[in-house]
Amino acid sequence: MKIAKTLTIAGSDASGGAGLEADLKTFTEYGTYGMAVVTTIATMDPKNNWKHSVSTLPVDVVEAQIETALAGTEQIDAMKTGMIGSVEIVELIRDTIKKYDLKNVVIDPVLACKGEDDLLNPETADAIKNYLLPISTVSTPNLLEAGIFSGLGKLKNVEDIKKAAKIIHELGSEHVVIKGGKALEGGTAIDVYYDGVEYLILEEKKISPAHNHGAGCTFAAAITAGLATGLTPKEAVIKAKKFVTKAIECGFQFNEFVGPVYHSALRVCK
Ligand code: PXL
Repeated sequence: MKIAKTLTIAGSDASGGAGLEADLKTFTEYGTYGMAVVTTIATMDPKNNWKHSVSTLPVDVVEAQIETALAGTEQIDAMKTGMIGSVEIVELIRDTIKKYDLKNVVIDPVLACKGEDDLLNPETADAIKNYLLPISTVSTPNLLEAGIFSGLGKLKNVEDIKKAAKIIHELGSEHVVIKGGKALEGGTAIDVYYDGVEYLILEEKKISPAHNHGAGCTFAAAITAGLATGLTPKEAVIKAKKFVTKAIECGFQFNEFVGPVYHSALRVCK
């Protein structure tokens, strides 16, 4: 039996909903063998309104982890990035993808956590746009990130999202998934896929109450695992949308501040 191998290069969220924790759980649900390289450690302060802080690891520690993860005897089947933390680490990831000729590269350009208006790593935005989007098989910006990368600013409707997807495709991302999620007005959660030819509008009824912390990471990780198991990007995106919708449906209240998705939902939540 061939075991598909997946790698995430991302931040840690000790609360378990987002970050590499979400990625690894999702990789496992898809039956793939997951590996994780930590770039940053995100913490949330329960005594200060769940305020987010980020500690970024030194680039040489990240590099040593990458060498460890890629020291298996076979090529990995797909990889994703999440929160990155510094321009040096973005450059290291670019160099790694090129040096090892990595395939099925999903770039989830995490610039901010949901509900946080401040960008956590604003200095990485240009580096991700210039170095990682052009070598991505699939990129998965949310509305805020897509507005920044496309230069269009606030995206208010599906037409805006389509325009942004076209611009991001022209930046070199082969397939673009803009995660509108529940952010647009109206009764449906909408994501838009674009491959340079075809737009696919992925729509599901909004779920209330939305326990959706980690939904973006989980969606991107599910796309990555789908690619690793041999799906085309379009097939991987359609399957991932179902996976993440069920994960939100069966999400739960973690504390007064946050409700994460439940990554095992599709398998265990009836
Ligand atoms: O959801 C974005 C995100 C990504 N990565 C890490 C995070 C978060 C949000 O909390 O903590 C590590």
